[in-house]
Amino acid sequence: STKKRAPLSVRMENASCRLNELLYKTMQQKESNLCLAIDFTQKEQILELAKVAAPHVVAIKLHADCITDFDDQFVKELRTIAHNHHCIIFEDRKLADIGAVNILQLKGHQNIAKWADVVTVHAVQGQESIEAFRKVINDDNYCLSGILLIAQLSSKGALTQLDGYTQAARNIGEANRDIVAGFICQTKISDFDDMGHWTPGVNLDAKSDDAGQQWRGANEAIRRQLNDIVIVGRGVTASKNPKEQLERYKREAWNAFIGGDHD
Ligand code: 5IU
Repeated sequence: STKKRAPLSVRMENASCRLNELLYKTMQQKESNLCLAIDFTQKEQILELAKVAAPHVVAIKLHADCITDFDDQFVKELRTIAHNHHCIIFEDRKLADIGAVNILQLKGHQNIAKWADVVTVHAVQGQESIEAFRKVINDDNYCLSGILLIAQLSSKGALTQLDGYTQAARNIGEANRDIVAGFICQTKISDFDDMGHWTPGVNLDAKSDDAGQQWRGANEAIRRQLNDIVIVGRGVTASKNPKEQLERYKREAWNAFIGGDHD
């Protein structure tokens, strides 16, 4: 039921999507369920923090289209960090077009499919448009090994809270578990053990920004709302001592995870 979470060992074995085998193994090895969102505009800034963060997190989330000096060298260095620290590279592109265009965007000027392990995709365009990702994910020439469907947004008044939307997104994900690694959501929505629940909107010191974002603590997000992965951005990136905050968020999120789930 959505009231419980299966042990990581079981989830690893039941993983339908390639990304999840890696994810659950990495969570166990690193004792971490933290994903850092690095929303910086310059590659050197990003790489510097990524190096500090990589040992503590299971994934680093980017918005490549916010980077003003994005280039091949950045991608190369990012992949080296990912390789050395068993870290998932997550591009939060939020693709939302028809299937054919989604694929063009994945292979477009930033060539996301070549360097990102996972990318976010909206559910609004419907099941067949999402099934278009299967070809790229199953093609060894690309790095991409799964997608995360956006079932709920963290922002105030998000239309994903309209009746039936989240359930419809969940149904598309559950029907395509070989390519859909899980969901971006605010509370656990799927009973399939292998589906990952990744949740943004976590901050231990603030409740909201001035642009609609809503934050809650790691305990609420993980122990009560039963998500798996905490996505944190400014709680770490805007602090004076990011390393100290990384350790704090990692500890809080992991304690909430194991506290509600005796493996
Ligand atoms: N993000 C959200 N909410 C969502 C989705 C994505 O905050 O519903 I979908 C992204 C935006 C940002 C990160 O990159 O997650 C959260 O950063 P902060 O912790 O700084 O709010």
